[in-house]
Amino acid sequence: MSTAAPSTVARKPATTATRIASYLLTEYLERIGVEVIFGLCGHTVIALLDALGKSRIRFVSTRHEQVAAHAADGYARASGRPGVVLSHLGPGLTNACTGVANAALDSIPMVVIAGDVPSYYSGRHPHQEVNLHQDADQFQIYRPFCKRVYRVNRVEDLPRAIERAFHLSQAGRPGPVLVDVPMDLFSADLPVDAFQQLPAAMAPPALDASIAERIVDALASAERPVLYAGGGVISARATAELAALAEALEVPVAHTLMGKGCLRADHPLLLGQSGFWGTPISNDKCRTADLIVAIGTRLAEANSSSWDPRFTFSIPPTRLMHIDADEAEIGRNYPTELGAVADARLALAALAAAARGRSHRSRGRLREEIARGRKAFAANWDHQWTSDQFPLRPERILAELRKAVPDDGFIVTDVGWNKNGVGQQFPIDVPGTFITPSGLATMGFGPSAVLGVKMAHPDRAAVALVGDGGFSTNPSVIATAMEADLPVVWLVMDNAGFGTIAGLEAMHYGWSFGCMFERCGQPYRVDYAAMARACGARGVNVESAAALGPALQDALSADLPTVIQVAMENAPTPTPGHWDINDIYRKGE
Ligand SMILES: Cc1ncc(C[n+]2csc(CCOP(=O)(O)OP(=O)(O)O)c2C)c(N)n1
Repeated sequence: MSTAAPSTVARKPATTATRIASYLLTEYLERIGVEVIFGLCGHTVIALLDALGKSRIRFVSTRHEQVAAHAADGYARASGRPGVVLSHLGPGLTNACTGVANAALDSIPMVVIAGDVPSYYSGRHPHQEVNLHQDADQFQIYRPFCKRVYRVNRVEDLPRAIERAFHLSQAGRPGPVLVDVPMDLFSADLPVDAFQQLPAAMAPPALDASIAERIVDALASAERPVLYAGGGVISARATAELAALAEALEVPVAHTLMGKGCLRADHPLLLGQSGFWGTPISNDKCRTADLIVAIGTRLAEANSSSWDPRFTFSIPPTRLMHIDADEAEIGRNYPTELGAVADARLALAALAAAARGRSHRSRGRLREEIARGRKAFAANWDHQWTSDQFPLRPERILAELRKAVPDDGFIVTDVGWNKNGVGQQFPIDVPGTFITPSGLATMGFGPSAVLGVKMAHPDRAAVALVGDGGFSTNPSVIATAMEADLPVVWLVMDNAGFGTIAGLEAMHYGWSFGCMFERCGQPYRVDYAAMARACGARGVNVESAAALGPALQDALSADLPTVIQVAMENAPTPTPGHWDINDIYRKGE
C-alpha cells in the first residue's frame, strides 16, 4: 500500500550521509582556526569533549569556570582571535559569568558554548536546570553582557548559531556571544555537510578622506591639541599609525588604562595615563587642551576623573572629536563636535596620511614641558625603585619586574596596586604586552588570564602581577597551569589584605574593618609559594628586596609555573585625578 509519506520524511533524502553533531562541530571549529578551548566538564558537554579529544584543538580543563573565561579572555587579547569557552549548564555557566562579563566590558571577542538540559525534558524541571521564571532559562543570565545569546532548539540550527557567534563576537565592537545547546543535540545526527558557512571576511569601516582632512585641519590649526588613545588603538594594532600622526603634527598623546602601550614609554610626545590614577601632566594637558581627538575609547569614569571638569577633561570649552567602533559611545559623556564610526587602524592610517608633510602651529617647548612634567611626577617615587625596605615598596617590585621581563614579555595584572601602579608608572614599549581588566575590573582576572596569554605565545614571558587578595580568589590556577604545561609566573604582592580597599576605608573611616586578612585579631598570612609546591609547581618566598630580581630571572627561565610571593608595604598608589566616590563617604559617631 503506497500512501504519501509525511512531508517531513519526504524532505529528507534517505541517501544523505549523516554524522554526530559534536564531531561535525569540532571539525568546523578546527576549520575556522580554533586552537584551544578553555572549560570545565559536566554531563551536558562530554559528547563534545569526546570529539575535542580526538581533534587538533587543545582543551584546557580548569577547576573553576571563571578561570576558563578569564583564560579565554587572556588568549583573545594576546592572540587577536576569539577566546572559546566550554561550560556545563547551571552552576558551570553561572561560575563563568564574571569572566564573560569582564570580557564583555573590555570588548574582547569570545564564544561561549554551553550544554543545557535535554530538549525533550521541556517543562519537567530536570536536574540543574535554571527554570524559576521560564523553562530552560539559563541563557537569559547572559543577556546583559553578551552581544547575542543563541538558544539552539533544533540540531539543524547549530551550524548557523555557531557561525553567527564567531562572526558577531568579532564584528564591530567585539564581545562575547553565548551558544546554549541542549545536550541531546550534541549527540544528534546532522548531514555531513551541515557546517558549510564560514564567518565572512570583514572589511571594517574606514574613515572617509574628507573627514580625515577635516580632523587633520583642526589638529594642525589648534593651539593645544591632544590625541587621546583608548584600548581600541591597541586591539586594532594601530600604534604605528598613531605615532605617525602624533609626530607629523607634533601632538601630545594621552591614553586610557587600556590604551597604555600606544606609544613607546620614552616617546617624547607621550603624556601618560589620564584620570584618577593618571599622571599630572596628562590630566593638565587634557584639561587645558583646545581640541581633543579621542580614538577607541569610551571616555570612562576612572580615566575622566568622574567627568569633573576641574581634573581631567573640560569639554566644552575643549572641542572633542571622537572616533570609535561603536556609535553608542559617541557623545554620551561629553558634547562632541564630530563623531566618526571607524576602525581605529584604518582611521589613524587615514589621519596619518592626511597629516604627512602638513604644516601645523608651533608647539613651542612642548617636548621639554612633557619631559619636565613626567620627571617631576616620577620624582615622587623613583627613589623607591632601589629601596631595600622589607616588606618591599611596591615601586621596587615594579622596577625588578621591568628589569627581568623582556620588552616583548606580557605583564598581566589584576586589580589593586598592581593595576593602578602599572598603569601609572610601569614602562611598556611593545603594544599589547600590558593586559589588564578595565571595565568590570574583576579581582581574579590576572591569575587566570595569564594562562591564556601564555597559551597564545608560548615563547614569550608571561607574568601575572597580582595582589594576595586577587591571587587567593582562585589558586586552582596553579594546578591548571601544571596540567596544561604553561610555565607562567605569578608575582604575588602580599600585604595580607585587600589593600586598596583597606587603604580607602582607612583614609575615610580611620580603620580597615572587613578588608584585612586576620585570624583571632592577628594578621593572617597564607603561604602561597607552599601551595605552588604542593601542586608540583615552583614556589618562592622572597625574603629580601635583593632576592626578588634573581627569583624572577629563575622563574622566567624555568619550565614549570612559579609562584613568587613577596611581602609588600600597603602603600597607596598616587591619585593625581579625582574619583567622586570620595565625596560620598560620611563617618558617624
Ligand atoms: C570580584 C571583585 N570583588 C571586589 C572588588 C573590589 N576590589 C577592588 S581592589 C580590591 C582589593 C584587591 O586586593 P589585592 O588583590 O590583595 O590587591 P591590593 O589592593 O592589596 O594591591 C577589591 C576587593 C573587585 N574589583 N572585584
